[in-house]
Amino acid sequence: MVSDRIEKIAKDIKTMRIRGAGRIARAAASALKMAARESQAKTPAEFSAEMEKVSKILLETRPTAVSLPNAVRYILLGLKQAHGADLWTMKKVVISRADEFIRNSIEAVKKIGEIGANRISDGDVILTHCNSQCALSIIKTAFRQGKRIEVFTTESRPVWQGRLSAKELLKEGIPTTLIIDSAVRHFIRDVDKVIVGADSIAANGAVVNKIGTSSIALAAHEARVLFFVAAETYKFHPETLVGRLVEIEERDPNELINLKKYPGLKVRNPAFDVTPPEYVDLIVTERGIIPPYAAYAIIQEIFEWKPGERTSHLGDKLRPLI
Ligand code: RUB
Repeated sequence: MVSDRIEKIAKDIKTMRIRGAGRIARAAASALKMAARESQAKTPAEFSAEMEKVSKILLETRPTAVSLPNAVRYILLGLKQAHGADLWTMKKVVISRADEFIRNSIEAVKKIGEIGANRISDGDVILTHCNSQCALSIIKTAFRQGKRIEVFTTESRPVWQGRLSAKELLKEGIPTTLIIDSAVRHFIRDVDKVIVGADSIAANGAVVNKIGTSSIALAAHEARVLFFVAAETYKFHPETLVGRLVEIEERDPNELINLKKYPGLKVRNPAFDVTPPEYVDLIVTERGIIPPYAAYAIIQEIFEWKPGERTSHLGDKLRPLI
């Protein structure tokens, strides 16, 4: 039995009440923890089956941010390693791995802020897109260090995550200007650095993030404006090592327009796009700054993967995150 509370977390992820790759991952970890706590399983096998079931529900919510499957993988690996243990121990393993993931994840966002802030100069004008805790962590840290910075934030249509960023930045006291997504090229020459987050990073360094990110990267490239990505290492996508493409979520057309008023109209609403590594100057992770081409090395290290190995067992050797 999956409880209403867990179904609610899954629904909240799907409907974007809980959104952003890091938050989604932490919500999935807390759902598994909750499931372990509430479990009525009588045997370890029953308990494992319950955890698999909850994981499946969580994995079916949104397909693009790899942070979610990586969080689930991290927790289930503990369960696999505890194979043969008694029921009580297995529950404890899930709870403590979930806590560990959440703790590490929060710590990673903070560290990214500290590392990334070193690359921000006094007087910088920064442009950000969507609402990324990692990107904002860098901006806020730099501001708290006393650097006088200004921020442009896009609206991030169709669901206006840019307004969330604007609110957060204003709360911090950072001078902020909201622009429509299509005004980025118009303003890009006033910008020193672009900083965005990521939902997934592929082995070749391509960055999957909120729709519109790749157009911003193109405009930045054309204007020779630096383009930074801020992402925890659990946003690196292991299956892309062997050529799997990251699935781009297409959301309900009614997010754009009331379809009832436009019978026959076709609408496409992809939530994310792919920025090729050539347009990314650097990626700030909690382990340090890397060029996009080092994504391969990061994934290989975290998952202890060797060329030629099957990737279906990647989760069997997941290293601690920080
Ligand atoms: C959110 C989005 C964010 C990344 C990174 O998309 O694209 O830039 O998830 O965020 P959505 P964070 O609103 O559709 O979930 O750095 O907070 O993990």
